[in-house]
Amino acid sequence: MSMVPESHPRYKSLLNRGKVVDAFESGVLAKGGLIAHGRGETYDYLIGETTPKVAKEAIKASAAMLMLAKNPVISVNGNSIALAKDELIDLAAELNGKIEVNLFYRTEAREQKIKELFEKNESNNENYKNNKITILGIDDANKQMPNVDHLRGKVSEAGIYTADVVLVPLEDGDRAEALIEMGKKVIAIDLNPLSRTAQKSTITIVDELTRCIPLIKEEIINLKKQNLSNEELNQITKFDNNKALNEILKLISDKLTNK
Ligand code: PTJ
Repeated sequence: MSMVPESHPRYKSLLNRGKVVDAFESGVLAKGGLIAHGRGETYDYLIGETTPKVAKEAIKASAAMLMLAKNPVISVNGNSIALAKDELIDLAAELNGKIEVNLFYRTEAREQKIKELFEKNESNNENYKNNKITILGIDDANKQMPNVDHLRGKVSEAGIYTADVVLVPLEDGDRAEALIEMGKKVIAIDLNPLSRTAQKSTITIVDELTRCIPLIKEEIINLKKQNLSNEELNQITKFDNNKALNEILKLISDKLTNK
């Protein structure tokens, strides 16, 4: 994909496509992940390949929610690692450093590949060197989430099992719903405003993963600088997810009808 010149109008999109293809070839990404990425590309096209205003509001509310959390956990799968591993590490470092690998198509081979990828980071990422990052879910997934029959229900006790806020990029609806039923707040990143995940989550950021992860980090840094009280942060978390999703649907519909 390095063959694509930066001046190409679809450079970023082609770069991301290259990342998922590479990750598939190296065994990190599931075959189904390629299909999921294509679906994401379609929705991204429909929202204009830019972060919508309502997504920026969702990002701000999410940043405050993550800051207030006692045990926030970032749940990652093949696609999110392929597209934004380093950005997710940087975001985790602004929180408690917890990243949990949780795969829908769970195989030991994929888990080991992913473990190796994170281990490679240990030598060259400052956040690793400073012991800010903990990777959970590979060797310690010994708790079972209620109402999730497939392997995705196996989670780490220090991570998702006891988390109060879980950030879930590219999630499947079943688990998002089960996390909510466990009493957790779920922040989803999903380009499809109609997905069950988008509809069930506490806050849904309808934006492309690689665009919005750095924005969440920036927002957290920005809010930290303001030294806000917990009450003030709590006010910022107030977000009407249904209304926001309807706004996204209107944005897409206006685009399709040339309004
Ligand atoms: O790595 P695994 O084994 O955990 O498998 C992960 C996949 C993604 C295959 C699995 O979770 C899955 O099948 O997901 P779904 O049900 O296809 O949902 C993925 C959602 O993510 C869809 O609604 C897509 O629109 C959305 N999506 C895809 N790419 C992006 C995205 N959202 C944000 N940014 C993207 N880059």
